[in-house]
Amino acid sequence: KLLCPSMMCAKYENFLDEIKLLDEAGVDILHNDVMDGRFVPNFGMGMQDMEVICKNAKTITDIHLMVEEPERYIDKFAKLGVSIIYIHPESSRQAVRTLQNMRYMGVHPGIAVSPEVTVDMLIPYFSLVDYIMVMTVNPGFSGQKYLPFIDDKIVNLIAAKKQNKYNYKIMIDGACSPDIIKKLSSVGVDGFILGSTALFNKGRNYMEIINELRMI
Ligand code: S6P
Ligand code: MG
Repeated sequence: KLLCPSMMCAKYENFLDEIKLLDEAGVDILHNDVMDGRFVPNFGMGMQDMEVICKNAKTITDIHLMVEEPERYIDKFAKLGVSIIYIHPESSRQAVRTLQNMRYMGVHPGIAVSPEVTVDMLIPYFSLVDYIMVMTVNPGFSGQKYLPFIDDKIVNLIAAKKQNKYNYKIMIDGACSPDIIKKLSSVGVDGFILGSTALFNKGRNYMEIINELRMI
């Protein structure tokens, strides 16, 4: 399974140390929440944060764009060397074109799926993306409760992938606990975003927690 720490949950006062500890813990992808205070009612990470991470981390990075008109920022983030960019299709006037552009720029295209977006609404993007990240909380904040009604959507998405032999990886973002990770990885989910629920602010070392999550 892919284990992906959510960097907005890291300790900002020790950011470079945090990056190093996560690198050493052997995580798979550093997950970065970029927000504009419009698409979601919060501000998140920005271009400067991404510069620091891309320059210092050995681990590959993704960006979860929670902004209006994400098409305006793809080239800037691509130039920093991020590996995956997720957009919310409803935030873009032309999500198909934006996903195509990502591939052209050497970035893996991804879509992030808000709670109100259904599997049927994702059909146009299935053949274009390498990652589909299902949100199990409302986008915008860490530390929220897992929304159990999303489970059906995850099951349907896994079924659609098998039926059509698509290659996209299915990721989960929001309140991922060890129990959820165990349950969903056994049914075919490929990766998990780790925030305050599973990884940060536990007073424990990251490597220990990551090793435990690998075992379950
Ligand atoms: C939420 C964001 C997420 C959070 C993550 C935090 O808008 O996209 O990536 O950072 O959910 O994890 P947790 O365990 O605090 O919910
Ligand atoms: Mg996120």
